[in-house]
Amino acid sequence: IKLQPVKTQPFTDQKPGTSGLRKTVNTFKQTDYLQNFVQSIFNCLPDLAGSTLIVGGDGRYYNREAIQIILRMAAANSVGKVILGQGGIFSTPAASHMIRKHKALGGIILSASHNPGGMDGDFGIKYNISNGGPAPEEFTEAVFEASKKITEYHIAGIKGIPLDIIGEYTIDRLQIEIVDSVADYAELMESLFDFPKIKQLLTSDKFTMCFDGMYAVCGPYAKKILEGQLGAKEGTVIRGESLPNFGGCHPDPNLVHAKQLVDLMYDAEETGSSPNFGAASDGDGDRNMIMGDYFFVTPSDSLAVIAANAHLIPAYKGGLKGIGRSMPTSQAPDRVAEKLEIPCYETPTGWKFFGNLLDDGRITLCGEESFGTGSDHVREKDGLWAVLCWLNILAERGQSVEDIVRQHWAEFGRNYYTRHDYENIPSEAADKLILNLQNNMDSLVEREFNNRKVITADNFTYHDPVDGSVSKNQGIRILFDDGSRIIFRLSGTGTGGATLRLYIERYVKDIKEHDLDTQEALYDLIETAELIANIIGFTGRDEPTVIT
Ligand code: VG1
Ligand code: CO
Repeated sequence: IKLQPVKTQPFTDQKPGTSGLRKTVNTFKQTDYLQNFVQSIFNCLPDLAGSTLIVGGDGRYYNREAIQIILRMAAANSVGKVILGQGGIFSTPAASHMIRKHKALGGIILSASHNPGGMDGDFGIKYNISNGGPAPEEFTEAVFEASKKITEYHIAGIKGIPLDIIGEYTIDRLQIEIVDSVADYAELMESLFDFPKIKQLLTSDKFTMCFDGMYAVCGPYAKKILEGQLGAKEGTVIRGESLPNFGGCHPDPNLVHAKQLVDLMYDAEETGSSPNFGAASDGDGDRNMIMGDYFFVTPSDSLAVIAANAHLIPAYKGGLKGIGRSMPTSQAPDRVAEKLEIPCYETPTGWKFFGNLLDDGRITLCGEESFGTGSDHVREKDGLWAVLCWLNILAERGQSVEDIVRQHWAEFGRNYYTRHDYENIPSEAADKLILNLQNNMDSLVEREFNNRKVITADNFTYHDPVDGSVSKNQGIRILFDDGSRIIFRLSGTGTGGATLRLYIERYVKDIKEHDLDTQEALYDLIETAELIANIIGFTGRDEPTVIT
């Protein structure tokens, strides 16, 4: 059937951020909004005709509607085949795996990740390339340009297809295969870890764990793998159903939003009955939080510990090629890399910057302070993978989470670390604050604050060592002579106003000082950050919205 293209007007705001295009559900529901963006992606893919695409999302509100639209547009744009997760569901790492496994041209992932869902929440869409990873900046820029010029899109005039029944369908010449959302991913996990050993741990009566699915996409994955394959007790996974509004909660696994889990883990001292191990994942299953009994592991430390113990995990027993960490992530992984005599790369925030390093075989593990950890098994961060890393290490070492981390600090020193988020501040105020920092940064060098001397103050620029691309303005860094760092950057994932992120780190070698409260240990640096940036003055806020 010859289809007439639909005439449309461009939107001006379809600029992808740190991880795809994220907007409120209401923005996405405007007539042609999603269609324009999808067509703009398709317009940037010269090899689209006859290709295979992976499609799936985190199940949030509008996921199903969006998928029906994408399928009809794929048909009208001559896509050859779409592999879709059952019910329209793929966690982000599972989608990445499917792209790689099926050698697809790429994938479309529907998710706003850790942002709240539901009718009044956020929605998002991003394109991943054939390596399974988020499209690089060059591509997302091209999509944005295309979205500003779009005049028409193509869509097939057919009814929706049932998303819940595994099987094969055709729309015009488009083949659609609906597959189990979890099976291939579970198989991949089994190939990386020592499942029998982890099973022994999880079925022993000396070990209990709790996984908080946060009513998001990861629940079914965790249930199948932890409770199903690895024999963890039923009920190990809490809040394990995927709900379109995430139960009205904020699906961000941190000490604030994973409150139920945190309470359970911190209850230990009173009841003596909290689990030995706690973990949570986010809306789309790519983030992870790791806790021990009355003990929180910072994501930066988690990456460092996993790196130092990777030889205990079958997939990495041959050693690591290198480690990647985003610039604001603490330097704890750097010390492990140094000991292992492997390189450590510092990239801008966002997983898309790890892709080249992974593809080129320069790194095996990578991570971000924002509860993201991953490896070369896929090209996204992977929440459940990180949990399995910890379980494998715990099973091998037979120690508690806390003992393992404390031993790590004893050997490498401790990087006290915190992030303060100031959410939803007026964009104008945020821009002024950053501009002010930018203008004053040169004058900070050589100055002393609380007995620390500034040795570098700059706006981070990344030179990709693989393709030579340059990414500028990735965050203001103030580096001190004792290794401490203060970093400021604006979030690229929010949908209302601006979010200022302040990252603070201090390195302490002396084991006698490894027991401080984090906020207290960083108190004078927090004070210095205020002095340098005048956050109160610019934003009118005298405390952060969220501290992690
Ligand atoms: C945040 C995190 C960043 C992460 C990104 C996507 O970005 O800081 O480290 O890669 O979210 O994570 P920003 O620009 O808001 O700081 V996810 O799990 O929301 O895809
Ligand atoms: Co996420």
